[in-house]
Order: sequence, then structure tokens, then C-alpha cells
Amino acid sequence: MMKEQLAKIKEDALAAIHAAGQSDELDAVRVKYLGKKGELTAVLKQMGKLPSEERPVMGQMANEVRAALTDAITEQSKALADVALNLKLKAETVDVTMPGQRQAVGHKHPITMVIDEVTDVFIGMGFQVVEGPEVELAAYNFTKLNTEEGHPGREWTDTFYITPGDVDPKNDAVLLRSQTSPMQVRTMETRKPPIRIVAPGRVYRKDEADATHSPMFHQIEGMAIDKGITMADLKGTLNEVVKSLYGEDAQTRFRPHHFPFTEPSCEVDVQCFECHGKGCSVCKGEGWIEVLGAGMIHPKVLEGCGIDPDVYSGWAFGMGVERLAMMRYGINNLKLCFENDVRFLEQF
Ligand code: 2U9
Repeated sequence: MMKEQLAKIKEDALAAIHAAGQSDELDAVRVKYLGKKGELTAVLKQMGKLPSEERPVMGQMANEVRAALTDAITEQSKALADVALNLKLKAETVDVTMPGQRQAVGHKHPITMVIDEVTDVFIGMGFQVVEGPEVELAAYNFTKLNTEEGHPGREWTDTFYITPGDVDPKNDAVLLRSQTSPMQVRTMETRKPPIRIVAPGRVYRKDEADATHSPMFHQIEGMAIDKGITMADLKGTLNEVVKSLYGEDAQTRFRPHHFPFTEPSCEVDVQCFECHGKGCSVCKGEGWIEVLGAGMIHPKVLEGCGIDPDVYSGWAFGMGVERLAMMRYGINNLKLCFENDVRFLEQF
């Protein structure tokens, strides 16, 4: 009786196992036959009722059935996993011959291109690049640069003060730097000569925005300080820079000028690259184009920044990046540089 029962369970269960097409189906079959309340378990529970001489034989048979079912379940489970994996692989096949999707690659802004070009020339001459805060103290933006209180550039009409209570052109006033010169001051205060640095970055002045002005613009300033530095080093260095930017035959002209932070001071013109000095619309008939200001660092500035002017001397220069970019790329309105219109930016 029990023998037939076991044989039937085995037959039915094996059929069900092989018919299971999914792992949850297979699990249901396992529970149905081998689970706590399963059919095989139910038969085993009746074992006690058998005459004692039959028990070992039935016990062995029951164990064989259980082993056969367990093996079949394991095997079917592997087969199902194989099928699932193959389906997944097929579904996720990558066709490496399909054309890719072209990604739009951006590029540098024309202002950044000019900054990189100029700083690269200086880096090639052994200069280091320093960058620093755009929010500055009046002491660093003005006083240490020999620009005392009362100087027009220091007035609230020219400079963005952000100190609470609005206008306070005193030393501890906080402002948006109007030049990158504070970085030269900070470098002098923290390093010993020889110093050769360029300081590129954003500066802010209360200028009305028009085709050639913006309340935010960029400067590159720089300086060299060592024993025995003279105006000849300034001229030699700037001539080399101008040749790197405008070509070997570029001519320069140094004109006397005045800045509070340099003495003597000069402005430097480059001969017009369009008309070579004859006078045209690019140079407004001048034949020359002003590109930067420079000079020997004022002894008072050196001393105020902890460098002994009796031992060391140095030169400094400053240039406006936007002017340079407009000339270089033929940009006729500065506003275009700050509107982020890709139709403009894509042209460079
Ligand atoms: C220190 C000492 C000296 C920086 C200098 C200029 C001349 C200059 C202008 C160019 C066009 C500013 O953007 S612009 O309007 N700059 O002409 N700048 S010398 O001299 C320094 C700087 C720092 C400690």
C-alpha cells in the first residue's frame, strides 16, 4: 500500500518538477511534496503504524524517493537558471557595430583663451601663476599700493564696497577688488625674493556697461622682484611677451605715464597689426594700440609689503584681458562675451 503510494508520489512529483518552467513554480512543487505539510512527509508520518519488519524497507524507499526528488529539483533549478541567463544575455547584447552618439564637446571661453595664452608665455619664462580672493580689504586693494584715502579710485562711486553700512573707504573696508594687484601684495608678504608671478582674474569697477566697458572684467598683472632688477628687464620681458603674442616683427613703444604704485611708470603700445603704423580704423588712425601699463614697483610699496627697497627692486605690469580679446578675435561688442549665447561662443 505504502509502496504504491511512494511510487505514485515519485512519478507525479518528477513529472511536476520537469514541467516547472519558472523557479517559483519549481518551489511550489518542492513545498507540495517535500514541505512540512507535503505529500511525502505525510506518508512518512504514517511509518509508525507499519508492522516493525516493514519499517526499514519502507524507510529506505522513502529516503530514496526524497533523494530522487531533491536531485531532480536541483537539476531543474540549474536548467531554469541557464535558460534565464541566456535570455538575459540575448536581451542585453551590445551591437558594437552600431554608430555611436556624437557628444557635443565644449571649449574654452575667448576670455579664458586669452588668459591662458598670455600666462603660458610667462610660465615659459619661469613665472608662477597666483590666484586669490575677489572679495578684498581696502588695505590690500589700495593702501598697500600707495593709494591713500581720498584717491578717486577709492571712492564709493568707483568701487563696489560690501561692508555693512555701505560706504567705508577705510583700510578694513571690504570690497570687490578693482585690480588683481592685491595678489602681488599678498605674495610679497608671504614669500621672499626672487619672486616672478602673474596674477590673472576677475576685477570689478562701477563702470556703466557699454560696447567696451563692463562692471566685471579680467586683468592679468605680474611682477618680478630680485636684486638688481631694472627697467631694462621690464622692457626686455614685455618685448618678448609681445613678440610671442603678435609675432616676431611686432614693434613696441614705451611712453612715460603715472601710477601711484610704480615709479617710474609707463604705458606700452604695440604697432597696429592691421596697418603696421600707417593708421587705420583698428588703431583709430594712431598706428599704435595701447596694450598695458607697467613700471618699477614704488619703493614705498616694496617697504610696506616687507621687502627692503635698498636691497631689492622689481617691476610690475597690468593689462586688461577684454581689450586684448576684442582685438585678437575682432569682437566689436564686449557684452557678447558675457551673454553666454552659444551662437557667439561657438565661433572661437
Ligand atoms: C604691486 C605693484 C605694482 C600693476 C600695474 C598697471 C601698471 C596698469 C591697467 C591696465 C589696464 C589696469 O585693466 S587696466 O585698466 N594696469 O596700467 N598695473 S602697473 O602694478 C603693481 C601691482 C602690484 C604690488
